[in-house]
Amino acid sequence: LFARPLAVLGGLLIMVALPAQNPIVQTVYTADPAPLVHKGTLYVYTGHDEDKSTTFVMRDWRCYATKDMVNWTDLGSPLSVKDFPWAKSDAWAGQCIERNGKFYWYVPMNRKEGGMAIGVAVADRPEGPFRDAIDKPLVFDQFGDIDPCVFIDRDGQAYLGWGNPTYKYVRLNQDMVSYDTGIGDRGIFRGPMTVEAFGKRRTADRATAYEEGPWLYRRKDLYYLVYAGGPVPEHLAYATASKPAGPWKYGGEIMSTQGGSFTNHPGVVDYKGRTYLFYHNGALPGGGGFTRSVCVDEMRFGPDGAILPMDMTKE
Ligand code: FUB
Repeated sequence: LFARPLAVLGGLLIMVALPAQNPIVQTVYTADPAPLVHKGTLYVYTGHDEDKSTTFVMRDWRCYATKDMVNWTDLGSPLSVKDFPWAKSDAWAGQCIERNGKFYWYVPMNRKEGGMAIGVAVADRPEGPFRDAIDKPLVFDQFGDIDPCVFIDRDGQAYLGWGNPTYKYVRLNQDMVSYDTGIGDRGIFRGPMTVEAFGKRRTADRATAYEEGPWLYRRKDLYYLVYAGGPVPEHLAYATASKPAGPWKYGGEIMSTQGGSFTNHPGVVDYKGRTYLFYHNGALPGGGGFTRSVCVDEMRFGPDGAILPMDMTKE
């Protein structure tokens, strides 16, 4: 609940406690939330499911902003597949981050030649306008190159993580639009996809529960990799490490399969003294696996840093 001024009566300010509503966007279908806090405002960058879709029809991304977690401003569509000359479709899950006054938005798309790849757009302001920063994919590792997340560590080193069904990462250079190719496999580190790191999968199709949608987050001295786990319908789970590159140790399930969408996608952020988990479900009228909606709930931790399991809410 959040207190909100309702009226001034005879000099008396009347405050009412209004529930924040889920889904936070009720005018279009949104998916794959990626929060960013900048100068006291929380921005959330989302995918956009086209109305009445029966498969993923995603042409652009959207941006919303709040200062109180109740009232959201629609900042429109600052980026679309059309802004990338090399891409043809599939505006899937991405993340935006600020460095040195510029905003870098990492997004996956299907290339004109086929195959998902990760691009990077840049802007001078969080709400854009964004433009393709390098006019070519930043990463194309030939398989599973979706769902980029980005994280800048306390020492200034930036990491770009992504992947389905393998979690991969690179160490970004200071310019944020290239990466160190002198380490790993021409810069890329993959997995290892062990049960110790990502939890045991319930089905035999592969070893671990890791599916996609990684999100890097730090709290105190502990690093978290929150991700969508399989098999579908997806749940959310997490692993922890003492470094942003791992090695990861499975922490458990955060949010069970629920909400009427066969995918889910985490975005974690600290804002005004609380920690929030953004996710998506099929809660709007007409909603489902291809017509999803972004929601947010407070994330809580145990004394040892464990993320406490939570359910989707309507408030
Ligand atoms: O929105 C398209 C895809 O579905 C995303 O890239 C995945 O994370 C899943 O949410």
